[in-house]
Amino acid sequence: MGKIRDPSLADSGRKKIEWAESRMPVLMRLRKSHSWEKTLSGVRIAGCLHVTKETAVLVETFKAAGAEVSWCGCNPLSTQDDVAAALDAAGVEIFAWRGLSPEEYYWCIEQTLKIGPKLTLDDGADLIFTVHTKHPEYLSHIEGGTEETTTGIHRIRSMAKEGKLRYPIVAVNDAETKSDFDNVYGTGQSAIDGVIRATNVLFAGKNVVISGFGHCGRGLASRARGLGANVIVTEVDPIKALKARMEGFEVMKMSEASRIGDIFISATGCKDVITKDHFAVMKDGAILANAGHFNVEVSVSDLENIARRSREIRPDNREYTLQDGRRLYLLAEGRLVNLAAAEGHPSEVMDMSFANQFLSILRLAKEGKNLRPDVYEIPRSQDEQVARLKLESMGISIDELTKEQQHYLSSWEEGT
Ligand code: 3DD
Repeated sequence: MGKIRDPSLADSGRKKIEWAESRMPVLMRLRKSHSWEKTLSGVRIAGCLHVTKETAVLVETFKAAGAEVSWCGCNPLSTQDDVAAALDAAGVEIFAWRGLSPEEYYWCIEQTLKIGPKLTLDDGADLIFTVHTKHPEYLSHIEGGTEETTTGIHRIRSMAKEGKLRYPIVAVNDAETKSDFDNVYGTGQSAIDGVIRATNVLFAGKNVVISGFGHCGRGLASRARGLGANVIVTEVDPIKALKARMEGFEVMKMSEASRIGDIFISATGCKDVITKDHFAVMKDGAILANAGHFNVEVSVSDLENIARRSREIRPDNREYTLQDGRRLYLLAEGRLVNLAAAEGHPSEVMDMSFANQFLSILRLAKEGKNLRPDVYEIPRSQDEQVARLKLESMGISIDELTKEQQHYLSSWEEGT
């Protein structure tokens, strides 16, 4: 038996899940072919990933393929309580509700692990971290795991480098059909969706400061520009900074951007990106949001230390009044604004991320026990399979290489 907030929300959650199913054709196609064969029959999966309507489609695809599944969220604020209720009503062991304390968050992970998983699925590596540090008793049965996000893969690669990783992990985030779509178009739209839901602010004519020009930052900058904002990018990586400049975005140090910015969205994967020195020179009314996995990019402790008082002025929007009367607005407690203040990425883009999750879990169910503990990339063939299925679902056909072209591309004889 799991633990959720309110079982009476199940009907609302079930409608959201059906909505997501109608916009996730690739994953639903995989469900159809694997539920017949029960490919994952008897495989126990413990998952730690935002409990959204899209995640519910993935969870129920695992179950349709015969797997036993237990689940928790990977962020204290991102669980959609009605979706959790619908999964609970459908018999999934789920431990998740919105507004978890740190203690409750790790309690949910520990309950999820009680299934005694053969495979784990993570987004940010908190479950993998918990198994390796607090519950090594599960390690002897775990044959592999997947990791959904950039930050989680950084953590796991560090573990592997130190020889601490005890089972093989597939880096789902690094699939092109995940990071070039989910991170770019998903974050680009859903983080701005979160900012708008928490503020209803007009983007047109505003100075929007995007910190980080990786996949997520690129998507954010492009979508903010599309809304009519003047986009400023801050970076520490000279190549990413140059790319931003060549894309036509202003590039400057945060010390300069903090003086002119109206809306700040951080997507670096690093910590202390926006801190007290920046708050000190910000305009009255500046809006602060984070699109990175953990709530460390906007320094909430700095904000609390320099503020005279704070109040929740709107849901997911806290107003901090500084000593000199200026007001700064922190969204979603500095946590992932797309999932805490909105619904996360749209179903269409999670369709590909979760198709990669499903196919990676299938691969680990078969081969995990033969792989050494390390981080494994998605095979190119899988990436292309997901892209082809997506194109097919969009009614798009593409050209194919002729035999002569294939020969030309793999030969050296033909020159000028
Ligand atoms: N993430 C964003 N939107 C999501 C959604 N609708 N459901 C589940 C998870 C969702 C986070 C993931 O995209 C993950 O790839 C990340 O954090 O990078």
